[in-house]
Amino acid sequence: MSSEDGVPVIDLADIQGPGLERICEQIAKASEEWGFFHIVNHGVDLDLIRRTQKAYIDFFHLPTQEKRKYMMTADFEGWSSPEVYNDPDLMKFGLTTAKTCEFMYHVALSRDPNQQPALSTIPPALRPMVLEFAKEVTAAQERVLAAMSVALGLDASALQNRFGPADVGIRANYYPLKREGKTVGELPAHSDLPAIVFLFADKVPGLEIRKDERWVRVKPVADAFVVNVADCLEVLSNGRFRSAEHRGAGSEAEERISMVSFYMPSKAATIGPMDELLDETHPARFRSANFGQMGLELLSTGLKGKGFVEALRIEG
Ligand SMILES: O=C(O)CCC(=O)C(=O)O
Repeated sequence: MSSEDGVPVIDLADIQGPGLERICEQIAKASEEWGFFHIVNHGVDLDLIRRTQKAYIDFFHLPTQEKRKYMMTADFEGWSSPEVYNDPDLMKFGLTTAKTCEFMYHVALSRDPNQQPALSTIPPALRPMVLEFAKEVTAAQERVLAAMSVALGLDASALQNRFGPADVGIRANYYPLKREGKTVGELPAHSDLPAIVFLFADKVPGLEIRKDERWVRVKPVADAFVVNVADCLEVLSNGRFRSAEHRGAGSEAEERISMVSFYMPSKAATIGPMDELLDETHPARFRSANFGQMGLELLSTGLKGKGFVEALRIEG
């Protein structure tokens, strides 16, 4: 099944039952052709999603001086907005430019028992929802990763094991209503760095993805997450799955919020093609790199293109 714009829609209702084989095939096809797909019946509680979304909107509606209490710190966690960039007295950290939308980012869950997230950048009113949301989204991401492993002909746990104990970061982007003559921040074209990304933006359009040489405006699908293959997964799959460039914007009809969950490999993980996928007819198309070091370097240079994939690509 696909939505009107052609982006595949995959029903995960039967992912832990006899439908697994069919779901794996659909996920493989979507990851190869689009790098993007919608998932429905994903197992994340819809009421929890809406409560989390409402809590973020309430935060973004607060007066600026309140939001400044959670200003982004050097580890890239916290709130940021174009006005931070226009204020000469404020420190600026990664990913934001004067034209980027207002957003908040925090690591909300770690699979490493020795390295739990600090959580101080998450406003207390949001914390219980965000933590519960992160828990459910992470479990859903790991179900999708297992299906992707099987689709690649690997053990169900192969990708997750290779990524090591993941951190899950949540980024909420806020796009106010677009009004004539007023510029609102957007997110420029980029691909995502980590392994797999889930985006929930509900019914308001604004996400565009690059398919071949054209930009496709993604038509929202009710209650669905949009899943995308990110750079690390393209590299691990030796280019079989593709991470697609995309960009985000607001709407003239309604304010828009997108909640984006990044499943990030452990900083110690080596990101390179899986050995099981290589042979004489399938030589490695990418070099290997340490995720912590390389990821940090790329994050500091900001959002653009498919930086990680291109940095590791072996020419020829
Ligand atoms: O808001 C959107 O639709 C895009 C969000 C996104 O690409 C991101 O946060 O990395």
